[in-house]
Amino acid sequence: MTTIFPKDFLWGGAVAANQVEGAYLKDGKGLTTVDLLSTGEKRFPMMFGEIENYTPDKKEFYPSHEAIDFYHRYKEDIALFAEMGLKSFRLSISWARIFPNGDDNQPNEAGLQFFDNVFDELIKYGIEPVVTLAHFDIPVHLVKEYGSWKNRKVVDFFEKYAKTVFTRYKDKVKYWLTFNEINMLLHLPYVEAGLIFKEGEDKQQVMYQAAHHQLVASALAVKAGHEIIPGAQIGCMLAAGMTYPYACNPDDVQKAMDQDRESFFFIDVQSRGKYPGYAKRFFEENNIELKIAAGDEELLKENTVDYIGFSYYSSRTTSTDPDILKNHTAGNVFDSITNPYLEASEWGWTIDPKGFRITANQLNDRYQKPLFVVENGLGAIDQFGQDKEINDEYRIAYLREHIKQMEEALKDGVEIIGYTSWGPIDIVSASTGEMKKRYGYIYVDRDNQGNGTLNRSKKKSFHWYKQVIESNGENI
Ligand code: BGP
Repeated sequence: MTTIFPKDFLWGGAVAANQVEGAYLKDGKGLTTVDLLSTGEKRFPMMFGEIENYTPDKKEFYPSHEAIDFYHRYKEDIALFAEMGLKSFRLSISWARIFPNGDDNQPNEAGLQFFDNVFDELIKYGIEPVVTLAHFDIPVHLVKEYGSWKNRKVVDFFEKYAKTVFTRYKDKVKYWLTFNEINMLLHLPYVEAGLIFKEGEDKQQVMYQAAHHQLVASALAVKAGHEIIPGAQIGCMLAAGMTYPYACNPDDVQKAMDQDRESFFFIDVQSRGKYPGYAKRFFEENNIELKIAAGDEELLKENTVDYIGFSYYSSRTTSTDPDILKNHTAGNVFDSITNPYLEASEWGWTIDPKGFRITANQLNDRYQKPLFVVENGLGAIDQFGQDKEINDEYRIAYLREHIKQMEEALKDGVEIIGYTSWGPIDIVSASTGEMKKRYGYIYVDRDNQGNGTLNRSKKKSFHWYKQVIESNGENI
């Protein structure tokens, strides 16, 4: 049997700056929102934007301050990626490495140089960089001084940042993504958008206004990217995963549809270029009044994305029955209940490979644009066996089943241009800030408290993924 994966399919891996780099204040980088998130008990309320004037306590441990030290070890890591045969590597630029305060007049040359070095190293091995402009880190100065994305002025700062990096890397980077998991704004408003709510503030009003600002900023980035970079491909990025109705009763079906639309809302604007009809009704019923500036609607219309980037970890399930709703799944920010047909990861994330195929089909039916799977993977606890190896069969099983379903989606006629699995090397977990929740093919010796040599070693999955890529998806 010959493989159905296109010959130039972008097999790869994906990370985010704050989860790998460390060196959080090195060479002029400014403090970012995620640098204030400890692993302690304050992490969760803060991720939801619920702690005002939070002052980090120096005694706590801040994972992103050192992470896995990719900042100094990128050459070693990229050499390992090359050995695995990665065709692409998705990473993010930390805005505060380029503009430490976000509103600076001049960019920070040392920060620009760092990413030049990383891109050069990738290109040396023929690995295509895929770059996210904003992946859960915002210069803290913008939060303090302007209220982050609540404030329209931040759109201009973002546009300047985007133009700066497009101009600098135009000969090195063709694939870009604007905002990572933009729909997370509604679930983790501090993490995705740097929002901290004041007492008495109407959260929904604030979040949707911030969303409008990000959607405008995203369209401005698409526009600038197309003007500056020859052949640029600029995508959006959705935390995807379809919602099943628990029962076939129409109320459940309607609720599942509404829940999916909460997420599609963002992509409908970024890909179709206008606010969907259902948003109008939602805004009216919830007394949300968006301030839309003159020219915004045109801008959104004329600058839609080239492809749909998405992450897929699990599907979701919902119900209108209060008793069934009590079976809430743990560990997932999306409102979901336990699906009796499916297993879950150690963190309670539902495992549903078939849902991956269905989700890809949904996105294809809805947008008719190429899809790029920019995150997928299993967070698990790894242990060395007696042979001093990590035999992560569970990870291989998860990825194998998902890749098989991606193949089914290709057979369904869905256009998919690449697959970058999450965390090809162990990194800090975004939700918990811990190291013990690992995704990598490459193990990093570091624990939850920040101890360890930071040495890298190959897991069993390293060899498996290498063979998947070598055979272009045939040998899985
Ligand atoms: C996505 C984020 C990533 C990431 C991943 C896994 O939501 O885009 O940054 O970390 O989820 O989540 P976690 O690290 O919490 O397991």
